[in-house]
Amino acid sequence: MSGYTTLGEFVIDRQTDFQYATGELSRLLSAIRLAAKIVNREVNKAGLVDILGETGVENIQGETQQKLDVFADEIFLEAIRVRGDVCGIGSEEQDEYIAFENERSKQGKYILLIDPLDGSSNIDVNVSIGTIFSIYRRVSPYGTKATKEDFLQEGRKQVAAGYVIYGSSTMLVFATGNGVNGFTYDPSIGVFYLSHPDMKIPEDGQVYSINEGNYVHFPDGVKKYIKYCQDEDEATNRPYTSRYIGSLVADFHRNLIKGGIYIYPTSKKAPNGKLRLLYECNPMAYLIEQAGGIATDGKNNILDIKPTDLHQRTPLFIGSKKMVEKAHHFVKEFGG
Ligand code: AHM
Ligand code: MG
Repeated sequence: MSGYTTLGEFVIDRQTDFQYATGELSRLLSAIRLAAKIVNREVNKAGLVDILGETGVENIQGETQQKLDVFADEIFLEAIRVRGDVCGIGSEEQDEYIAFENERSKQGKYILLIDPLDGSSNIDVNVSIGTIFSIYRRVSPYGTKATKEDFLQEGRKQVAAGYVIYGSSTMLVFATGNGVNGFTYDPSIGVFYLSHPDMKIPEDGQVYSINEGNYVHFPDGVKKYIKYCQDEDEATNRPYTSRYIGSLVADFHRNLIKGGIYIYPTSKKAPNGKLRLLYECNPMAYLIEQAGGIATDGKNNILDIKPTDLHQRTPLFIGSKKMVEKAHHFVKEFGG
């Protein structure tokens, strides 16, 4: 621990570093922190109580939501709504964005996009899952209801983004434009402590993360890159290690610390990839850039994509700079 700085102290200390220091962003982060603690409590006891299992309701992507997803969605939405600091929220679990009607919220300068519980297929097997969030300044006038344009901004316009990983320890990792900082939760006293100050991803790595079960469906450039990772070459320390948890937050977090690349490409089964630009890719791309890495769709920087739809999907190549560049080389030459 670095001198036992708590997340609350850190946010207050750094408030003036933030371009638009009005206290609203600090309050918003505090609401996220509170909701994360409540979700963490439920995640930890998920094996004990009857919260597991599917609700039978399908989300907009046609996937069945599990109960803990619904719970996390409600908790985050409620924690943010009652504080009135944002004018609207978009959630991966909701078809449409929510524009708050009350006067205080309409004065809010920010909107929040959230994937309340990502990696939900891992809930009932006791594997790490996460929450991903992203904050933008609104483009519509203060005092009015949030509009779709507020939510459809390029990732480059984010003012903060982060994730919570519910793993062997629970951590909250976030950035507001001045680097990435990670806080580990001490459940015995309910406090997040700064444990990973100024996180940087190694420029190169030896871990590749991709669902290789879909190999036959991948474009040739991705197939060739996987083979490159598996080839033997002493000079570049290959073959690399393959690690794929199936929870973006957990795979990302490991690669951020150790160096690596995560790929969710296009495939015959998922022509636009699987991951959502607004809820998953943009926040992770914002974090990785501030940590010294890069994120692309195989060609273009994720943060430069102009969204046209709230639930738009994109392929994702994210991680250590040199690994992503090498993957690009294969995509460019053989297609991706
Ligand atoms: P979800 O939002 O429905 O949980 O899906 C996103 C998850 C990511 O966390 C993970 O990296 C990916 O889907 C795994 O997908 P697959 O099982 O197709 O490899
Ligand atoms: Mg998700």
